[in-house]
Order: sequence, then structure tokens, then C-alpha cells
Amino acid sequence: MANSDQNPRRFAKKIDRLLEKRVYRSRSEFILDATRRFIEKHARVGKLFQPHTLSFQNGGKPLRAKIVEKPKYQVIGPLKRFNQKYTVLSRTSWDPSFQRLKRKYKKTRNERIRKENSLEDYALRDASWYVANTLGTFAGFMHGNDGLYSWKSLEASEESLDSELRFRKVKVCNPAAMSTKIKSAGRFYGADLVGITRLNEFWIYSHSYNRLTGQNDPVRLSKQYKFAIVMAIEMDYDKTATSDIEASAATGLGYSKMAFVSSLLAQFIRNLGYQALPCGNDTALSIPLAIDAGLGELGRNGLLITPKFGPRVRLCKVLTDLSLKPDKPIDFRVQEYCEKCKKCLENCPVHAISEDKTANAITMSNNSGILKWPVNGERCFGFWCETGIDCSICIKVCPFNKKR
Ligand code: B12
Ligand code: SF4
Ligand code: SF4
Repeated sequence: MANSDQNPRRFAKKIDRLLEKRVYRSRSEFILDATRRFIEKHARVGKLFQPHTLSFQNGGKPLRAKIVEKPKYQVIGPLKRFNQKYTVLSRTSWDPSFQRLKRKYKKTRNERIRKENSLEDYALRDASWYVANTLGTFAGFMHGNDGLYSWKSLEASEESLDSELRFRKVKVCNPAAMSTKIKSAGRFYGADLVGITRLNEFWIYSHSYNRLTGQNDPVRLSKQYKFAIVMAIEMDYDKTATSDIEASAATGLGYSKMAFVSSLLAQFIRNLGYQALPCGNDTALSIPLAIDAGLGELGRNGLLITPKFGPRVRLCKVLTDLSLKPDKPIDFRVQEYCEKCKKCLENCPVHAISEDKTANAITMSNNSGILKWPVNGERCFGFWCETGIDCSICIKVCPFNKKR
């Protein structure tokens, strides 16, 4: 906090003046806001992230996260919104070339259960996906706006003693203070990192795809949804390090937590009188939203790299019309580090990760217009089907993936 705030009497008077002016409604609101400003100030000079980045030496200098005005990715253009129908996962339900792979996946999985005696591992793994696969509509792998990801509250207000709450809309005089509250609620519900960005419409899917019905409807979001609250959920370090059935259990638990955390945060916002759309993998591209919200940078492995957990996180988001103060992107020299490192490229068993950057799509499942190391999702998914389990090698081997 500023020097003048270090004298307790002057600090108390300052709060009183601000309360009189109605800048803040309570002392705790002021303190929360001052804490937020303190964190921002120190993150800007690179102090806060130092413990997590110290071990990454670049010519002897420790890498530090700086807050920057613009995200570090390069838009070459033209940008076009991506149709969810063309993701590898959607293609498993309509593209004939994926049918053999799907059969292979099931066969290998059954064989592994029989021959490797891995029934218990798969049992643990499948159970960790339970919330995602039932209440979370496959964690929004398909369409959104369903189950826990419903865009309206599922609570029957007439049955709730607390329903009065819904008739009072909270006035937002200070979007920064509201952002602090939203972030602290997100963490309270279980998110490990929370960031806020203005919603860039290019990251919204042009069409959603329902893998059960084959429906491919345009995504038409009202302009009122100006902000995305992006949340990262850490996945278990030791389980991810197996990069096998146990790693998939960590992934599944992440998916179940996504449905839980995003639906609770959306309900909190609705209780304040605003609209909130909880999203898993549906509706929008999570990685560019997370980068815009200051959670990290894009790595060569095609994943969001965070200063605290590296790429070992799952992402979900809540889109809202609540007035918030967006965060700024960060730079901790991931792109520069990836130029030399190449560990993900060297360890990917099917060479799905690229040597060179391009802004062109390398398969029908890539978007174009952004300069990045493209990932061949067809090869990646093909490997999962060969092994009967999804893969996490490019998370495991990344030097930014550190045990806390
Ligand atoms: C479909 C999908 C896949 C497909 C591949 C993508 C494809 N081509 O279809 C398959 C099933 C193979 C897959 C694999 C994996 N996935 Co995946 N996947 C998705 C999903 C559901 C949709 C992404 C999409 O639409 N891709 C199609 C086009 C856009 O792909 P693309 O052009 O190659 O672009 C990729 C990146 O460059 C980036 N991106 C896209 N546009 C832009 C724009 C800018 C400016 C930037 C900077 C980046 C960026 O996002 C895309 C991610 O696939 C997202 C969730 C979501 N809604 O974002 C999770 C997601 C990206 N996957 C995730 C993960 C972790 C994985 C795996 C490690 C598997 C695992 N163990 O969980 C591997 C890693 C593969 C890799 N190295 O990229 C996480 C990433 C978390 C993180 N730290 O970033 C996400 C966000 C899911 C989640 N809930 O957390 N995935
Ligand atoms: S998840 Fe595995 S197969 Fe897919 S890109 Fe990463 S290392 Fe390669
Ligand atoms: S393994 Fe190396 S090259 Fe790949 S994303 Fe991590 S730091 Fe970048």
C-alpha cells in the first residue's frame, strides 16, 4: 500500500473520507480494494511471481512475470470465429475417419483392463469424471447451456425460503472492488487462479456442436456479455506425472471441478441480480480468454502456461453482464523460453507439436490467423485411441510444470 497508508491513524481517516464520499460502502470493501491494488502494483514490478519463476534461468537471469498492456500473441489475420463442429472431439461423432479410432480406443481400453489388471485404475479414473459426465454434460464437451452449465438458474425460486434475494439488484459503483469480490468468490468455490477479461468475440465459437443430436447452431450471444471470468483449476502433480490412467483421473477430477466451480460462481452473480453463463469447454476458446485475462501465456505445446502451475491446469469460464475491471495480460517470457526448450516437441510420441510457428491451419481442426506453434489434434487423439487413455506428456515434461 502507498506510504501514507502505513500510518494507522492517517489510514483510518482516509477510509472515513472515502466512506463519506460513498466511494466504498464499507471498510472491508476498501480493504479488499487496497489489497487488490497492492497485489497489482507488486506483480507489475515482478515481485509476486518470483518464487514460482526463480528456477527458470535465462542466461543467468530469473524470469519474472510482468503485467503488460497487450497479450503477447501475434494476430496476423484475418480472424474467423471457429466452428465447434470441427474440433477433434466433435469430429468423433460425425467424421467417418474417426470411427475406426473410436473402436480402437474401446478395444485397447478393454484389453488393458483384462491384461494389465488395471480395472481399479480405470474405476478411479472413470469415477473422477462422474460429475462432469452427468451433471456437467460431458463438461460442456458438447453444447453448453445444459445441466450445471445451464445459462439460467436451475433453482425453483418458489421453493426457496431465500428467494427474496433475487429481486434486489446490487448496484456496482466500483467495478474494481466488485472484481476483487468475484475473484475471491471463485477461489472460495475452488478455483486456483481467477482472471477477468473483456470478452473478445473472436474467441467465441461461431457455432456450437451437440455430439448427441448433431445440432450445429450459431452461437449468438447478446452484446451485454462484456466480460469473461476465467478460472484455472490445478491438476494433481503426481498423478499427471504418470501420464497414464492416473493422469486421466486428475484430468477427470479437473473436469468435475470445472462444472462445480463455474456453476457456483454463475449462481453467485445471478444472486447479485446479473446474468451469468457458466461454460466448460463449450461456447468459447478457453486459452485465448485465459491469456487475455492475465492467467499466463501460450506455450509451444499449444497450452496455457501459468507462472504458478505451468500448463498443469484445466480452464473454465463464466460470461457475464456484471460491470467488472478487466485484468491485464502477463509476460514471463514463455515464448522466448519455448524457442529453445522444445521438450514437448521431443517427447510427444506422435510428433503432434510443431518445430515452426505459422498462422495457417495445419488440419481442419485448427483455426488460422494467429502466429503460433500449431498442434496436430488428429495425431494427438489418434495416440489416445492407440493407448486406450488420454495423454498428458506435453504437460508432464514442460519445465514450467513444477510441484508446489
Ligand atoms: C478439442 C480439444 C482438444 C483436441 C485438440 C484440439 C483440436 N484441434 O480439436 C484434443 C482432444 C486432441 C485435445 C488434446 C489435449 N487437450 Co484439449 N481441448 C480441446 C477443447 C475442448 C477445444 C479447443 C478447440 O476448439 N480447438 C480447435 C482449434 C481452435 O484448435 P487450434 O487452432 O489448434 O488452437 C489451440 C490453441 O492454439 C489455442 N488457441 C486457439 N485459438 C487461439 C487464439 C489465440 C490468440 C491463442 C493465443 C491461442 C489459441 O486453443 C486451441 C486448443 O486446442 C479445449 C477447450 C476449449 N474450449 O478451449 C480443450 C483444452 C484446450 N485442452 C486441454 C488439455 C489440457 C488437453 C491435453 C493436455 C489433454 C489432457 N490431458 O487434458 C491435450 C493437449 C494437446 C495439445 N498439446 O494441444 C485444456 C488446456 C489447459 C491449458 N493449460 O491450456 C483445455 C482448455 C480444456 C480444459 N478444460 O482445460 N484437446
Ligand atoms: S497430449 Fe500427448 S499426444 Fe497429444 S500433443 Fe501432448 S504429448 Fe502429444
Ligand atoms: S516443454 Fe518447453 S517448449 Fe514445450 S511448452 Fe514447455 S517450455 Fe515450451
